[in-house]
Amino acid sequence: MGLQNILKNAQIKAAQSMSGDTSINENYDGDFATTFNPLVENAAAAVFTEAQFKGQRQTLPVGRYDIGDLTVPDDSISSVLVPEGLKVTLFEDAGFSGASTVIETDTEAFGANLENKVSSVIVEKI
Ligand SMILES: [Ca+2]
Repeated sequence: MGLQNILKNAQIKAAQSMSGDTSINENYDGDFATTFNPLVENAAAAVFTEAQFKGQRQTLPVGRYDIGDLTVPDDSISSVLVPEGLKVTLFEDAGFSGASTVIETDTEAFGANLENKVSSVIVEKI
């Protein structure tokens, strides 16, 4: 390999690292929370029955999810993943009523006022 080719390869590698090319992670089969990709998940939030994005999971694309639309048990949600560009409103009661909290970033644990109380959820674009 000549010097020209070596330089060309180095430039390609540098361009790839600067562009944040993550294609090498495509087949990564790791923990869901660390591989959650909002583009792959089609801009959906996800709720979990345990803290730190564990337990039973439900993926929630933009929409309104009353108590009957949630597949996770009532009063069980304990953490939520919120991709950039979305916000999630969690309601303590069914019918989008009762105390509510707006969450715009990944939240691995709730305070006592919210944990295991959520009964309806709205996912919206910001
Ligand atoms: Ca509730």
